[in-house]
Amino acid sequence: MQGQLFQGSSDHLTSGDNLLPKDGEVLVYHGFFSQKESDCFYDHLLDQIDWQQDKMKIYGKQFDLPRLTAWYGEHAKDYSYSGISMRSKPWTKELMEIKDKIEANAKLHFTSVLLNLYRNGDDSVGWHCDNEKVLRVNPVIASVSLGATRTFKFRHLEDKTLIRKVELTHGTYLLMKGETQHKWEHQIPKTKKVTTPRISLTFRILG
Ligand SMILES: O=C(O)CCC(=O)C(=O)O
Repeated sequence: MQGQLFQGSSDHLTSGDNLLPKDGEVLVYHGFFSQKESDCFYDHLLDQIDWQQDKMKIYGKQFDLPRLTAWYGEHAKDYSYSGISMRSKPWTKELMEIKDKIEANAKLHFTSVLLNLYRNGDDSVGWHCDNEKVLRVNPVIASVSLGATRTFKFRHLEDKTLIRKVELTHGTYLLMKGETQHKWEHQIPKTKKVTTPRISLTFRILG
């Protein structure tokens, strides 16, 4: 119950305001991509991306990750996170179109994208920070959401009662920067309410 007292949401925020009260910045832009653009990208990516079922190891046993993933970018480079190693595929025309629009807003050049496919509310990603060494200090990560609305939660690493959340709707663009990856962890929790897929694209800069 105590956590509830500290739980904030983005309800009162206008587009581009910071969701976090301290130690980082998370800017959220709902409707950044129009309904038509979002529908086209969603249909295309669902069908055309080379989705992979990765495994994770827990106490020596292999389990399927509760989502499908894909890794694209400008380097034929391996990327490792949470013990999973992926080799990137070259950018596609549609990924470049999405990236161009994000880069114009963020005023940065993203080298790679990790895509996640949450097939329904049983798929999720647990609490983690995107703080791999290759992302360097204070990494900027831009994400785009397509398909079903899912809740994105942030929890402060030192004060776990400090929680913020935002509903990621079809066409939302979200930018994480500053100390966010060093001071906060994030997750997409499982939910019984969602029965349809969601795709996220998380654009990153590899050092
Ligand atoms: O699906 C999302 O929006 C979040 C994905 C995520 O946390 C990650 O790829 O590190």
